[in-house]
Order: sequence, then structure tokens, then C-alpha cells
Amino acid sequence: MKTALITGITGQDGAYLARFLLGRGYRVYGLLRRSASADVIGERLRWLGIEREVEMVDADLVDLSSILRAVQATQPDEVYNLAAQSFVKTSWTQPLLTGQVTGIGAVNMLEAVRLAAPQARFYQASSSEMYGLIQAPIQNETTPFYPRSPYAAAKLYAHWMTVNYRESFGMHASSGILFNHESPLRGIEFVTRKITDGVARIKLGLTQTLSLGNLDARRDWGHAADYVRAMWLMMQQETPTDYVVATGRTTSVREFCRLAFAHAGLDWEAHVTVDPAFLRPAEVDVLQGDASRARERLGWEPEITLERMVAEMVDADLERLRRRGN
Ligand code: NDP
Ligand code: GDR
Repeated sequence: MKTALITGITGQDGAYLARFLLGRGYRVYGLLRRSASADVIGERLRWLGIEREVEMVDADLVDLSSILRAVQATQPDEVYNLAAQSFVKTSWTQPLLTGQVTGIGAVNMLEAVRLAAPQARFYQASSSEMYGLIQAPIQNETTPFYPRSPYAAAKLYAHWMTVNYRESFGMHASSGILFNHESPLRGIEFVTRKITDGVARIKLGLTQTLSLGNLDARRDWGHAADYVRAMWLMMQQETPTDYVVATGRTTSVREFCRLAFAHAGLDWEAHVTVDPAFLRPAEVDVLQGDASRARERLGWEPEITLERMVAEMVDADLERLRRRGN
């Protein structure tokens, strides 16, 4: 039986990845940081019905001693570093924390693995945000980076440190440069989930309007369930390297709104307003990924279309609100 250690287990990707690995017979450990809230395990693992199957280890990414103990105690075959301060907008108001968790935190993980489980394979959650002010209309593994937020700068540091540990110490360390991926388990502050939650609230008569920021921004949106499969495939390769994971299709926030409202039989233009409070100090205008390397070397293909994902997200939010009522 293989053992995996996942940081960011309570987040969207951690939950989907845990389900995927459990389905393949892995023993799955999740890194859990201390919280004053009663619901520490979180609703995501429960939503997927795997909250009892994941074994939790107490640690925080910014505390190397705790990470080291966690790696020592679990002796994983594969380590997936998914934990981060992952909300781009917050990275302008909490730039130092973002640097510590998203940047230095990854190096804490690399160090802990190098010292306590050097044979383990390591996955780093890199991001298409690193392309920022894009240097090529379609981005692949050789496109130069130009980060546009403290989050992206921190991810870029973590990305290059992963490459450096691979080259310096021969670690089996790979970086997945994942483009945006969503699901019903997406955090409520991210635009797709904010929209599908808003659609459900409007449909149920709980509110009338949805305030958004830049409707012209374009993203290459895929489904988290497809993308965690790519993470695992990277860990099964003989040789570690970096991979872009993307659908190759780019869609505006405006078009995402149209699709989501239409799924509920609503006209988006009657409900969406623009509020400058949701604009960012610097924007990433457009992203579109070329996942040829992942297709050719991993045999990876996205299976869930944008339209199917939008429908799934709207339906899940409608159901959640009907059940809970707010
Ligand atoms: P989420 O924001 O849903 O999850 C983030 C996770 O990190 C949570 O489990 C959170 O725990 C944990 N975390 C935050 N700070 C710490 C800390 N100090 N110590 C330990 N754990 C911590 O992110 P996603 O699941 O969407 O993304 C997973 C990773 O992939 C992230 O690194 C993200 O930056 C990256 N990424 C995501 C993409 C996407 O489109 N989703 C695209 C490209 C990259 P808690 O519940 O306690 O807050
Ligand atoms: P992003 O995701 O910044 O790409 O980072 P987000 O969904 O927050 O924004 C996408 C685009 O939508 C525009 N936008 C809004 N965004 C939010 N959150 N709220 C709004 O009201 C709104 N209106 C318009 C944004 O300006 C932006 O252009 C996500 C995260 O998961 C990162 O961790 C990950 O690395 C990248 O995706 C790839």
C-alpha cells in the first residue's frame, strides 16, 4: 500500500486528491493546522464522504519543526504540497503572510522531505498566475513568467525552489503549473463559485443582485477532479519535470456569468452589477494554457467541459441553499 501526505487537505484540491488516492488504495495523511473553529476537518471531505478515511497530522506550513515531525511520522511515498494562502486579492493586503505560507512554506516542505523522507516524490502546486502579464498568447512550460501579485511572486519562488531541489539534490520533485480549476467545492470568494452561489441565491429569491469586479478578465477554467488526476500522473513518471495543466479554452467572466445564469433560466444582465471594490491593483487579463506536454507524456486529457461544470456548480449551490436556507 502506498502512502501519500497532502498539505492543504481541507481545501478544494486536497479533498478531490484525497478521494482520488483513496480510490487507488493509498493510505492518505492530511496536514491539518490548528483552528479555534469546531469544524476543523471541514465540509469538503464530508461532502465527498471521505472524512473518516483520511488520517490527520497536526502541523502548520510555516512551522518547520511541525512539518518535519509530520513527514518523519508518516514516511510518505508521495508528498503533495497544496497548502497556500491561495486567494490572489488577499495577497495585496497580506503580502508577508502570503510569502511565508505560499513561498517559504513550500521550501519548509522541500527541506522536511529532503531530511526525513528523501526517497519520497514531491508535487508542488504551481500556478498559471505566474505568467501574469503574459509573454505569449498561449502559455506552456517554456513561456517566461511575469508575476502580477504578491501571490504570484510567492508561487514563483516556490516553483523555482522546487526546480532547484530537483537539480541540486536529485529529488523527484515536479511542479504542476495548473490553470484555474473549479468545482462545487471551490472557495466562495473565487469568481466562479461566487457567481454560481449568487445565481442560486437569486433563483431562490434570497437576493436580487450580484456584484463583481472585472468582467473582461479571461481564464482557462477546468474541473478540479480532472486536475488532481494530472498531479498523480506526474508522480508516477520515472523522471520528474514541470507540466502545464489546462483545457486550452479561454472564457471571460462575463461569459461564465451568462452560462451560469442561463442554467437557472435567468438573464445575467438583469442581476449583475460592477463594484470597483472587487477590482485588483494589477490584473491578469487573460490566460490560456497549452497542455501538450501533459497530453503526450502523461496521457492526460480533461474530461469535464466548462458547460457541464457550470451546471454541476449551480445545481450544487441550489441544493445546498435549499437544504440550509441561507
Ligand atoms: P484552497 O484555498 O481551497 O486550499 C488551501 C489549503 O491550504 C487549505 O487546506 C488551507 O487550510 C491550507 N493552508 C493555508 N495556510 C496554511 C498553513 N499555514 N499551514 C497549513 N495549511 C495551510 O486552495 P485550492 O485547493 O484551490 O488550491 C490548492 C493549491 O493549488 C494552492 O496552493 C493553490 O495556490 C494552487 N493552485 C490552485 C489553482 C486553482 O485554480 N484552484 C490553480 C493553480 C494553483 P485551512 O482550511 O486551514 O485554511
Ligand atoms: P484567480 O481566481 O485570481 O485567477 O486565482 P479568481 O476566481 O479570484 O479570479 C479570476 C478572475 O475573475 C476576476 N473577477 C473576480 N474575482 C473574484 N474573486 N471576485 C469577483 O467579484 C470578481 N470579479 C471579477 C478577477 O479579477 C480575476 O481576473 C485562482 C486561485 O485559485 C489561485 O490560487 C490560482 O493560482 C489561480 O486561480 C490559477
